Amino acid sequence: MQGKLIVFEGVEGSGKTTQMAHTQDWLIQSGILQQLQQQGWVSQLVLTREPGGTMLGKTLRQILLHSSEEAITDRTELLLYAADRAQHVTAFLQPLLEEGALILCDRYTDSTVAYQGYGRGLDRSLIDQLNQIATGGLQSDLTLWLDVPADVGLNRARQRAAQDRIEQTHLSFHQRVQQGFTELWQRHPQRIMRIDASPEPEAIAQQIQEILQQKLSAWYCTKD
Ligand code: T5A
Repeated sequence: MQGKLIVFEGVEGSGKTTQMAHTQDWLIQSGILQQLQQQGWVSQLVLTREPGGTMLGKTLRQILLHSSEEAITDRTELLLYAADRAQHVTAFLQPLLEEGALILCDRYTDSTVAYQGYGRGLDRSLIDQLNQIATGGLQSDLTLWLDVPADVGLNRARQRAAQDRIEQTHLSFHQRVQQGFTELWQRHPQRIMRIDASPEPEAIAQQIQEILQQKLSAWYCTKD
């Protein structure tokens, strides 16, 4: 049994956490998860995130988002995200996929391209190489890009709680990140699906469910 990796991507406050929870509830309450498990297609449903999907990753997340002892240089930041990912893939994602898990993951490789590549301006071929090293070539089976203007997402995130190190960065940085996601979606139309993330959460959840129904049918030969 080989599992599936579904990634949620987008700028700050685009609603990834909200929509992962909606997706989990929908898979359970609709009976789809139970059906996939009974048919032997899926072992379990797992939610995870980057950075911070492992014990080591939680420490790296704390450093990346909340460290204020000294400025983190852009290259250090890139390497810390890559270290988090290497641990996450090897110690968590890969074993779960081998046993057939359906995984919902908050951010993955495209975030590094968008934030460290487009946002920080680091060399994109270097980032591609690092992503390759960190993942061992593991790509998402589907990436749902929650597309919302950077200022709208930032306002949502800022209203909610104290800002972390990256949320405090200037709006122009987040606009470059948004441009990065846009170009990634244009370059990888098979893997990355765009979701209009401006409306109310329920309308966004509906778009996601329609896409997932089609994908799950294709992957697992189930009826819609
Ligand atoms: N990063 C990460 C990199 O730079 N490189 C990398 O390689 C990786 C993996 C992670 C940070 O690390 C960076 C990117 C990030 O800066 P994080 O805390 O995981 O830090 O940051 P986010 O992923 O941005 O998490 P957020 O919680 O800020 O955003 P979400 O999860 O997209 O949004 P969510 O669902 O928490 O919603 C935010 C607020 O908006 C409301 C929610 O209720 C909540 O209050 N909301 C809506 N409001 C109106 N309309 C809607 N449709 C709404 N949906 C949600």
